[in-house]
Amino acid sequence: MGYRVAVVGATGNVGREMLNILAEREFPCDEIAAVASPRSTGMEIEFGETGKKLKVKNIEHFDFTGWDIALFAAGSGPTKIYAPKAASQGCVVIDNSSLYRMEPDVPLIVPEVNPDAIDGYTKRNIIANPNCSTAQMVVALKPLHDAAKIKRVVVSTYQSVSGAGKAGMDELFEQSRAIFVGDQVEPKKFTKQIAFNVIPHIDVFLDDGSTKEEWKMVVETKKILDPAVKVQATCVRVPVFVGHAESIALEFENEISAEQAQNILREAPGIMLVDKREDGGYVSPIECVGDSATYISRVREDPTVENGLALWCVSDNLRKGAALNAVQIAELLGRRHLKKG
Ligand code: 11C
Repeated sequence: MGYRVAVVGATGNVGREMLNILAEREFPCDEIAAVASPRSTGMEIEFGETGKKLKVKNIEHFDFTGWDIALFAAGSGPTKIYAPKAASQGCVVIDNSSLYRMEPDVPLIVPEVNPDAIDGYTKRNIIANPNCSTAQMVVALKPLHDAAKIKRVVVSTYQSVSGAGKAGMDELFEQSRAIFVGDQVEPKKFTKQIAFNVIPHIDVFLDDGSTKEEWKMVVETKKILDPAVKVQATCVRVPVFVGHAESIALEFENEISAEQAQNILREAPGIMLVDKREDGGYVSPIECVGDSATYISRVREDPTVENGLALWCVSDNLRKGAALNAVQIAELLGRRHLKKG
């Protein structure tokens, strides 16, 4: 006996990836519903490579009663309306938007890092999925924090345009094409030209000069990993379609060598260490597309601080950063709370 699972926002980048991953990991579904806004109603989408096609249902008329789990990838607007409705109809919501992440009575979960926090889901029937740049970073930090206690993190991100949805991907494609054929380039989704450029600005600006994306990395890391860890983030959009990269500098309470860190990371869940210290002996975003792991390379000591390490971290932002983490939460929920069969 399996679950009745609804994917809400099923036609977007993350929603489609959720369906792919549910199929790929053979999540025990008795029934699966693809749900989206009225403009996608009736459209047919693939359920991964199962050969099964799903007819998209209209969120405005969808009744969540009797459905076990709803994976939401619908953005904050529709989520605000339909996630509480689903939760009150007895369906557990796993939400990819930023709406509920910092609510004290909503668990924010990365299964490799804080699985026990999921037990708190019963208060609201909602579990939050973190921002993509946070998710891959905390997977990398957790085993090192357990070994030597991280005091401070300084991270610079190199985030792909798929983080900004299909419109972001279309803009990179269109601008690249326009530049090649000599057409005029007009930024729409991004604030400046993204093709052949980088933009140090993701999400809105806050009063202290940081951006909301940077703030999310700070507060979400504290909630998931440890409130005592200090985080300084600079988030940058780069002209890459899929895959976020991060340059991470760490300061530890206790001594830890690069070799010890490599040995720890080699054994850590969700991580693939590729660190050959030679030409090409590291992972770049394009190589992690469609993959589930968070890749770590370039682990080295940072002699400018006491007990310092630096490393490079890459992952598919649509998978570990969003859809995969949501499905892993569903699996964890199934193992711990919603047992079937
Ligand atoms: C980006 N990280 O790359 C963002 C996308 O809070 O879930 C995901 C935003 C979020 O633009």
